[in-house]
Amino acid sequence: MTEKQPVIGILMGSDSDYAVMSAAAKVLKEFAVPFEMIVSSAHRSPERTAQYAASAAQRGIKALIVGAGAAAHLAGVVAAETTLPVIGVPIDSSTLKGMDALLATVQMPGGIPVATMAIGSAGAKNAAIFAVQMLALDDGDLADKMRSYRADMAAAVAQKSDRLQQRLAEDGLLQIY
Ligand code: RP5
Repeated sequence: MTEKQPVIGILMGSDSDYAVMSAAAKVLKEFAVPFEMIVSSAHRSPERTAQYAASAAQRGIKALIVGAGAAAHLAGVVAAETTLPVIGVPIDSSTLKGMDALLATVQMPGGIPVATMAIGSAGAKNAAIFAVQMLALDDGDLADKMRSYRADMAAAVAQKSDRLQQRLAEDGLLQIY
């Protein structure tokens, strides 16, 4: 079996970020989008980070998903080294519960954007969905998959509402107004 060339790169500042960033990997797996995932730190391994980011485009990577916590400069540093789109995920790993990482990731100077998602695993999940949406712009199969993903989500909400009606009936709380 030949491995497919990764088109999305996921970086995180520490292996302790994996529990959050695995949400992005799960989405990419679901959409069958090949990705690679590495640990690299803006502060602890600046050369490794710069080298990875600067070489990503020529290796076939189309977008980068970057998660870090605390003084989260990783996404910004990556964005400075590449013209690929960078999607930032602030991680709630510090005593400030991700507000520090959110501000550090989102407050980029004009000219070097980082598309910043929500704090934590919802942000990691959305980062991957956003990346798939970008890839789907010129990939009809991926666009179809994204439409079914949305349809499945809507159906799941309707099912939850049906279950809620059942529960209301069981609890004697069903009212017709
Ligand atoms: C950040 O500091 C990392 O992204 C991580 O969220 C946090 C803690 O890192 P470790 O001390 O667990 O390596 O740079």
